[in-house]
Amino acid sequence: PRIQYHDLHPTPADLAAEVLAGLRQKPRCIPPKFFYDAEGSRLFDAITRLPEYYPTRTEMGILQTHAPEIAARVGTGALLVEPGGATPAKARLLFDGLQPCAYVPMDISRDHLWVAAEQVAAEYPWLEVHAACTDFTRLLELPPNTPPGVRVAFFPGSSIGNFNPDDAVAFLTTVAELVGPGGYLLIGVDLKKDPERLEAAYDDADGVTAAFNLNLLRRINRELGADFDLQAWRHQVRYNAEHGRVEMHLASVRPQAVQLAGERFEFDAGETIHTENSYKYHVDEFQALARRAGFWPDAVWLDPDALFSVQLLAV
Ligand code: AVI
Repeated sequence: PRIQYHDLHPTPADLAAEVLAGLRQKPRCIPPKFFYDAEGSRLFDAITRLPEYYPTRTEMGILQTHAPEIAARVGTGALLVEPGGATPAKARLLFDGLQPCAYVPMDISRDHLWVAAEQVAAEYPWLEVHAACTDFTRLLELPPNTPPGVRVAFFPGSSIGNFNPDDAVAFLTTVAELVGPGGYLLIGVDLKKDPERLEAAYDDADGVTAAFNLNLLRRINRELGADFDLQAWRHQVRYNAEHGRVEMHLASVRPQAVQLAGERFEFDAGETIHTENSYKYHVDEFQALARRAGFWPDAVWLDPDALFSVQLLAV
């Protein structure tokens, strides 16, 4: 069989507990992982096609252009492991050059993972697919029966930017342990640039990112029976230069109270709920972070405008 499924039975995140804990804090926050219900996933997909949101198309251009060099460095016959591999559009750009011995997508979303695994297996009949349903932030381990080969982890999209730097080091440390000595990490990292360009990427003219951010409150209303008035919150984006991150917030347009799970939360006019950080790095800053996790910089590829980087790191 060309596809093997391994269900590592991830525990679903506790929306109620995490939202209540985040709203009890000041400043208030809600973790960005809760953006991705069905509607949030659809909106994120639309974001990746926006003219202002340069990361997706820029990274795909880099991967396409440099696939032969990536293959030359890593060698063919590697075991390609993709945490978050439920949307393999980017891994596809690597398969022909890399000729991996197997592809191991890992994701917490069972349905997305299974669909993606079937599509890849249909499109690449020569490729073994070992799909693992797991919360890779908590359990990053290879499923049984994966063939031997140099292990190459692939983590595109600058998803690493949604971790704060200490959590990024902790996660990358588990990746270094997974791939082991001789293994690699190929990672997409968004670069520091003009704050106006960054803010536009997270505050597009069509309001798709605003809808994505506000959908979090819609989800909380639906799943937790809260009574957020969606007209009374605004999408807010700021580049925080001190921390080198784009922040997304939801700002209360007036003083208001919200009921959630029997608790009452009062918000001042202008008070915000912090919903996401997206850290941006200089190439050397990210290399320093990766070194803390046990990696050595091997190669870096940029687009011609130096907007985005694809970095190869070795253990
Ligand atoms: C998934 N992640 C890398 C995106 C980012 O750019 O931080 C999420 C996103 N949030 C708003 N736009 C896109």
